[in-house]
Amino acid sequence: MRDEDGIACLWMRGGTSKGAYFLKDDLPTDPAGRDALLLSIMGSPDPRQIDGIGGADPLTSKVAVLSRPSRADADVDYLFLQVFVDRALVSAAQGCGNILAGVGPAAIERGLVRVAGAQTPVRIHMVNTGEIATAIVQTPDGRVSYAGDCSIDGVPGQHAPIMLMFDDVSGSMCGALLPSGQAVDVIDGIECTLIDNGMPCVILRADAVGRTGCEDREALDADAELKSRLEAIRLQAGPMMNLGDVREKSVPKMTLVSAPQAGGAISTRSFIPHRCHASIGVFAAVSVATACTLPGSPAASVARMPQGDGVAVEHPGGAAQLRLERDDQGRVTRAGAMRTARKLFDGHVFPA
Ligand code: NQM
Repeated sequence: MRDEDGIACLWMRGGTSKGAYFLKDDLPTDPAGRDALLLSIMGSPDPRQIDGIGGADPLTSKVAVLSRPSRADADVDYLFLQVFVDRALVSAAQGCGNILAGVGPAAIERGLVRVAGAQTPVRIHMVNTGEIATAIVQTPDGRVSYAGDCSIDGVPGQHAPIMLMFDDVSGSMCGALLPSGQAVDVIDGIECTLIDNGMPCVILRADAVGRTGCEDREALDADAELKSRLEAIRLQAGPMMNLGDVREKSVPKMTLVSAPQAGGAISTRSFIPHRCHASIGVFAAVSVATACTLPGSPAASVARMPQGDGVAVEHPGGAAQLRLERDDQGRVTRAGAMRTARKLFDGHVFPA
């Protein structure tokens, strides 16, 4: 509970994102009170988040709320909350596969899950979407180990691997893999795939909007003309994806695709949705990779899919390495991603 000693908070890197991990019991029970507290903790709304712990970037203004499982097939419940940087808005309308990477370790650190051996599988109920993910956490010597030799693009150095597996995350927020019923919709004259395999995404070719798809994050973030075109498409795609009015929502994400540049399956530039991602979200990458398997889609027209189930989705900082399992008809049935996480700080945070 909140008191003069602050609120217990684990500050962790999860994949290529960073966030505050809390126990649900330590936060107010009413969502409005909880959100006001989280805005104060992160320092929002303020583009610099100077009066809070947020990192002035959507990728470092994230929250995980952990609690005992509400389902028999899970070990822990995980609610993800996106704290907007420059708006007084906290949204539960998306999950986050990067912050998910820190959930297994955090659940063990906080005593919600017991160590099961040298590796501990943690079944995570992702409350935002109602889906289950399994994380394999390295736990030699009876505790979480963050040290190891696994590296992921977008994060310097090497760390202990955390394998994340998802059984069927299609239609996680939109009710169907292809909520409009087809692999291609034309919005503002641009061919788009509206898809949700873990994350609602609108996927279009970079050259359809006059870009190469090789631009860096800074150039795309400064490209006001592109951003307003993407936002116009996004606002139309929202209702087509069963998401309603998405003006105040962080989904769907907008993803420009182009031919791979570095031996991967496809190259991406992802907008989340108003800033360009430094890499790409885990579930967004799964959704893009799935779109590559849909004949006639913009993604399939530029992708070079490998023979096996390892799929590299290129992004501005390298590539996300995914595992994509498909059935006889080529439909994606299971997906996985290799991530790492790091405990950065364990202490108490003090809201204003
Ligand atoms: O798509 C950022 C991130 C994400 C989401 C965002 C994510 C995912 O990289 O699963 O991880 O899309 O806002 O943290």
